Amino acid sequence: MATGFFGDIAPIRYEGSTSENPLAYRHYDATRVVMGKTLAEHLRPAVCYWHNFAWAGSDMFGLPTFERPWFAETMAAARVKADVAFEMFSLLGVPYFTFHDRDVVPEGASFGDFTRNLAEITEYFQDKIKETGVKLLWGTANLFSHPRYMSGAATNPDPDVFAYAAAQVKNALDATAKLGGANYVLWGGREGYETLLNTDMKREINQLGRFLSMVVEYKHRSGFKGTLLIEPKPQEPTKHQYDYDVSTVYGFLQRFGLEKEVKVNVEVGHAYLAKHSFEHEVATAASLGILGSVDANRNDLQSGWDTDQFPNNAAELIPSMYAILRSGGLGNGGFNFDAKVRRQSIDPVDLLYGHIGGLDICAQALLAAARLIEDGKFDAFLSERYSGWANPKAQAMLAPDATLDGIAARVGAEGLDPKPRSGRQEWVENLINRYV
Ligand code: XLS
Ligand code: NI
Ligand code: NI
Repeated sequence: MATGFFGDIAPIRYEGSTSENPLAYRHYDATRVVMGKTLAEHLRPAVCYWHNFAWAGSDMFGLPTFERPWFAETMAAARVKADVAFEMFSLLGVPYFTFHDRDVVPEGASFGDFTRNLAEITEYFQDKIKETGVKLLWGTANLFSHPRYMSGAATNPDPDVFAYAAAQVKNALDATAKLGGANYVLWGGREGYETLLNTDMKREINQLGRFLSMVVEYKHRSGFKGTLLIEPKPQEPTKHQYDYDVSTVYGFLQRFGLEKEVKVNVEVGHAYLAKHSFEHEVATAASLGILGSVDANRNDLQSGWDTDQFPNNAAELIPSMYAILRSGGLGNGGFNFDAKVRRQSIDPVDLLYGHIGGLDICAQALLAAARLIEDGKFDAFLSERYSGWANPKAQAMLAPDATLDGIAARVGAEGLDPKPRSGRQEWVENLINRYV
């Protein structure tokens, strides 16, 4: 029961790196095994609903450029949208999808309408999931598009907006649970401020902490088995967002005693906006034990915006893939393509090209990182750099009974005189590039 939206395009297959077919994978061989898992199991790739099926191609200056048969605020249109969406997931052969409540149904005239619509499409999705085998990587609530959220959701000065947001998250969590979602994401798109002149920051952050604590409590009571994830972003749409970056989120979680309950969904473009690299954010999350999932994309580094383009540079992704593999993988998480085709890419096939390229780049980077690990040269370089710490006297300095004056006495007694050693950055950069 094809919708006809993609014409006669056949399912996308892996054809190897010499293939000239633009509608084939050249690196993403889903069943290929590296380091004990298939590429599909490592990457757990997901297609998102919003950029592909909800966004119509408008920008700050221009009207929508995409014409889609499902662009209407009705439940009939929502079902057409779902038909095409699941057809695309199947054509691409991706195992997962992601959505916001507002991507999949119209709000209707009241919260009751919204609740009923979401429940209805959830049942429709259940059939689609059964039919196609495509699963839900995560669900989320859109707490940023509607004007009621212009001053924040959980951090709004109006308690009724806080209540509305809580109700929306409850429904979205229920839908995610019903669909067997592996995770639930909270992205605080408007949880921040435009100006401190109208903002009580202390109060707002406390509201956000209470809100998240209730989400955690409800998760356990309602029996949702997935992982809760916060998606950090420093700004955009607001001037400043409280979930600034991975470190900031960790501090926030610790303050509210939630660091064992919530992990992070790290987005490439958001890392750049925070003036970090993606590998910095991944490595930080891994080192704190809160690496949950990835929103794969890239920004146009000239524009300074979160342009959500598809990944297109495998070499650049290797250090992040290395960090992910070294930390034992993403577990429940995956690689969600939070990426959209440009507004001039108006044809259905463009949606496929975007994902084929993005998935191939991620596969290429992951394979390169696996070779890097299996080869052992890089790990040998790293462990050699820190090898002095294997010395018992070095270890003793890290023991709880070590003291500053004790160490000072040893420096004098042994006449320590450490000599600078090269960090070998260029050597190691050259090494990494050999694996692309
Ligand atoms: C926006 C965010 C958003 C989240 C889900 O910048 O990336 O798309 O992933 O709400
Ligand atoms: Ni995202
Ligand atoms: Ni984003």
